[in-house]
Amino acid sequence: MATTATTTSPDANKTTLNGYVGFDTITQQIEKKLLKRGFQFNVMVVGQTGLGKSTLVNTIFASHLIDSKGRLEAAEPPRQTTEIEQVSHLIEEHGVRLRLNIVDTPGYGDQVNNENCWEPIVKYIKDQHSAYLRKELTAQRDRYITDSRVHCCLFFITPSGHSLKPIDIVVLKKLSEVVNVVPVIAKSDCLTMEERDAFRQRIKAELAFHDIRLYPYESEEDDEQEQSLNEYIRDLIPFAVVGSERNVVVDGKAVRGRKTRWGVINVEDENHCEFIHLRNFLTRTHLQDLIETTAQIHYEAFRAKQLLAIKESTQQPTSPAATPVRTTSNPSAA
Ligand SMILES: Nc1nc2c(ncn2[C@@H]2O[C@H](COP(=O)(O)OP(=O)(O)OP(=O)(O)O)[C@@H](O)[C@H]2O)c(=O)[nH]1
Ligand SMILES: [Mg+2]
Repeated sequence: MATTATTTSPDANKTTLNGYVGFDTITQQIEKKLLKRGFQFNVMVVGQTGLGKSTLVNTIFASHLIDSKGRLEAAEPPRQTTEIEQVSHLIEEHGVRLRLNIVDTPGYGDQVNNENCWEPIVKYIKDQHSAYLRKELTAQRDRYITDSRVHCCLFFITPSGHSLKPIDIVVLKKLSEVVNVVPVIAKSDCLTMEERDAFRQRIKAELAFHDIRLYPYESEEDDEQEQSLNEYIRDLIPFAVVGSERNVVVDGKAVRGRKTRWGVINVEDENHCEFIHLRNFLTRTHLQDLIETTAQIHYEAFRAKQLLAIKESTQQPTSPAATPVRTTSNPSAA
């Protein structure tokens, strides 16, 4: 059997068809298969306690997915998310099924000594990578490996209006090395519009100073349209958001909002906050890319490191002097 194109010649001859063949239906075929299987999206929320993490997730996905621990009655005991909790929900929109895993983490930085408070969170993310790798490496692999890798980590910043806390910088740095981090200014209704903009600029400067690289990353594969969309998103990050699980009536219409004595904050109004931009980004424009980037960048780096470590540990040292060298275990950090 002779092949017409070899791997060394990238340009195949472009041939005109004499009739309809039908392979253009491949996209529908793929779609059918994918729809049958459904999609999986795992999102994690991280930030100090009481910043509205649980509330925002419920607002984004327009349903009650995780319990907010806030009190509506003064007599209620204060509750708090105290350990990493994972909830799974199946949501459906126009025949598209999305299995949504939400990983709610306890507010960090509440202790007297906050050193290494990020460790359980980073460990959780790495554990998911490791579970996936183990499933990949078994002799009889499942046809579809259940994906529990965290695709997106929403990081909540206290709306102080000043700057990031030193602990936030440490946590952001650690997280951004293992997961797609999307920072948000929580409860931004506490800040005026000018304060939000100034705060955002300061945060950006700090992130740049500490060399914290955030999602969406620059990629040579992106076309012009994707590049300009990402540019626009980078400009908006960190999104100044407001969350609410309650509906309030504005001009006879029920909207998600927060009713205060001086008016209503309509969460979905872009003049009030950037919630809608965050939701569009997470669900309408970057959902698939967040999943892909997790596999191609974060998981890949983890996988390469692990496999290399396994290889090194199984290799017999050629000379006794070579044994203690451990520094070569991470050459593929890029
Ligand atoms: N002003 C304002 N309050 C909010 C906002 N989002 C949530 N809240 C309120 O803040 C309180 C805490 O919200 P939660 O969603 O439980 O906060 P959390 O970050 O999940 O808290 P932990 O689980 O303890 O870490 C609740 O009373 C919410 O109604 C917001 O955008 N603005
Ligand atoms: Mg919570």
